[in-house]
Amino acid sequence: MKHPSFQDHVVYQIYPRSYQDSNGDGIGDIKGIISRLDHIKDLGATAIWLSPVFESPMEDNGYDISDYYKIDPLFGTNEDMDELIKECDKRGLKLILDMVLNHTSDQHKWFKEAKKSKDNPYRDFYIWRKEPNDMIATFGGSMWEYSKETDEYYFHMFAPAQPDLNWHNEALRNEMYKMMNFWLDKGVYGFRLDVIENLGKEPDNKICSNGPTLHSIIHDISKHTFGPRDSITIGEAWGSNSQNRYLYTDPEREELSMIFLFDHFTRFYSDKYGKWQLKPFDMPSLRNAFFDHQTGDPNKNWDTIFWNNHDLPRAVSRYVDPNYRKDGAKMLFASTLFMRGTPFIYQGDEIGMANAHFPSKNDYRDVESINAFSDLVKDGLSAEEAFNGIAAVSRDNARIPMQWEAQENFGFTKGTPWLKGSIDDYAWTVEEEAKDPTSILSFYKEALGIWHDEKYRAIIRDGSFLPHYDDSRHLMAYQRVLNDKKLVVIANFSNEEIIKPITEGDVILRNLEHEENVMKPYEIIVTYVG
Ligand code: TEU
Ligand code: CA
Repeated sequence: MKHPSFQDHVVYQIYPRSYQDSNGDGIGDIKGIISRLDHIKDLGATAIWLSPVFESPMEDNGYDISDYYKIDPLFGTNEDMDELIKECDKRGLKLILDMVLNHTSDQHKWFKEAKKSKDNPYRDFYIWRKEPNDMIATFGGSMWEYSKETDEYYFHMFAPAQPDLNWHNEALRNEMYKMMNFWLDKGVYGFRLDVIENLGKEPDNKICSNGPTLHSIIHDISKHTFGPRDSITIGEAWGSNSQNRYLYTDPEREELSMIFLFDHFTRFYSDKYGKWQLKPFDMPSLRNAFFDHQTGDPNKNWDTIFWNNHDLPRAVSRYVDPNYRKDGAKMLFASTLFMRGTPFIYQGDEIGMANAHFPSKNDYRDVESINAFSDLVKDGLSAEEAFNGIAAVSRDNARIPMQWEAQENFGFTKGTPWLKGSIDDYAWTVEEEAKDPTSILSFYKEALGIWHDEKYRAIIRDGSFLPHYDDSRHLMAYQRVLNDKKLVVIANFSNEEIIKPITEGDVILRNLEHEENVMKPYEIIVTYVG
C-alpha cells in the first residue's frame, strides 16, 4: 500500500531566536539558520519545523503574530525566507512553518480595527463579551481583558497581548486559507499547527479544547489549503488523549497527518500545581504514555515521537541521573526512535543539551514562567519552592542558545545572547562532539542511519508494535514485527545495573560496549531478527 510521503521524514525543530545569530544582536535569525543547514542534513533529519518568524511584538517570542505575510526584522526579511526555502530544497530538506491560527497579536491590524467599535467589520474576528466569566488564562490571570473603547471584554487563552480569533467567522477563515496557501505556494511542505485543539472554543460554555465544531473547522482548513497537496501537518493538542486523537489523524477524516500529545509529560502533573510540581518518575506511567498510543489502531493513527520542544524542560534533565548524562541522552533518543510515527528532534537534543540551571529567577525571560512564579507564591508555595518549580520545568530550559563551538557564547553569537547560556563546558558542543565517535551526536547519526536504511524502513514504518517486558520497573522494551522480521528495543531507564533480559537476533545499535551479562545504567540494545 502506497504510504504518504510524511511517513519517511525525520523532523528537526528550530527555535529561531536561539539557534544561530548572524548579525551580532544576540538573537538568532534566518541567515544564521541557513549557515547551519548542513548540520541538520548531516545529522540525518529530512525536514525542519521552524517556530514562528513572522512579524511580532515578541510578547510570547513570536507566538503573537502581527503580520502573517511579513518576516519580523529581528529574524530577517521575506527575501531571507525565500533563500531559506531555496537552500533547504538544495539539500533535500523540507520546510514546515509553525502556524498560529488560534490567536493573533493585539498589534495585528485586524485587532486594532476590531477594538475601535462594536460595528467594525473586523469586530467578529475576535470574541467579545459585556461581562467576563471566571476562566483562568494559561499564562495566569483572567482569560478576559477589558477594552475601554467599547466597554467590553475580549477573550485570550494566553497573554492579554494574544487575543483569540473567532473561527466561527467565515471571513476570518477565508483570510487564513489565503495566507496559508500563500506560504504553501512558496514551497513550504506543511505546518505545525499551534494549539489547533482550541479553534472550536465556546467560552460561554467554558469549552476551550475539543469543542463540538473543532473537527469541521479543521476539515475545512484542510480542504481549502494543505489537504489536496503532498504535505505534512502536525497539530498541537495538549488537551487531547488516546481516545479522541483519531478524530484528528484518521486519514478518512481528511484532517491532519498527526498530533502532538504530551502524555509523557502531563501524566506527572501534580493535582494542585500541575507541571510546577511534577510527581516522582515511575517507569510504568512513562512507558504507558507511549504504549497507549503505539498499541492503538494503526489505520487511524500516526504518532509523533518526541521528548522535547521549545515548551518543555529537557528530557535528559527530567529522566536521567546527571552522572550518566551522555549514556542517558543516547538511550532516551533510541528508546522511542523505532516506534511507529514521525521522530522529532528539538535543537540541542542531538548533543545532549540539558536544562538551564539559572541561579536566579531574574534570569528567566518566558512570560509563562515569570507569571507562574508570582502565582505559585500567591497559591501557597514558598519563594524557594516556586523557584525550584520554575527551574525544573520553565520553557526557558529549552530556549538557551544552541551550543555550536568551543568559544564564547558557544559560537551562537558575537554579541550578548538574549537569554543566558548553559553552565556546560565546551565538550557539550557540536564542534567537539562531531570529532568524537562515542559522542551523543555520533550516536544520533548512527541511529538515524538505521532509521533510514531500506533494510529496516518498512518494519519501522509499517510493523506491528508489541510491548515487551512491560511489567518491568526499569525497562522500556518493545518489538516491531513485519512478516518474519523484527526489531527488538530494550532500554534501561534507571541508574541501576540490572540482569540482562534475554535478547534475540543481531545487535544493530547499542550505546555501551561490554561483555557482562547485565544492562548497565541507561543502556540500550536494539537487535534485528531477519
Ligand atoms: O503552546 C501551547 C501551550 O499551552 C503551552 O504553552 C503549554 O500550555 C505550556 O507551555 C505547558 O504548560 C503553544 C506554543 O507551543 C507556545 O510556545 C505558545 O506560548 C502558546 O501555544 C501560545 O501560542
Ligand atoms: Ca540576529
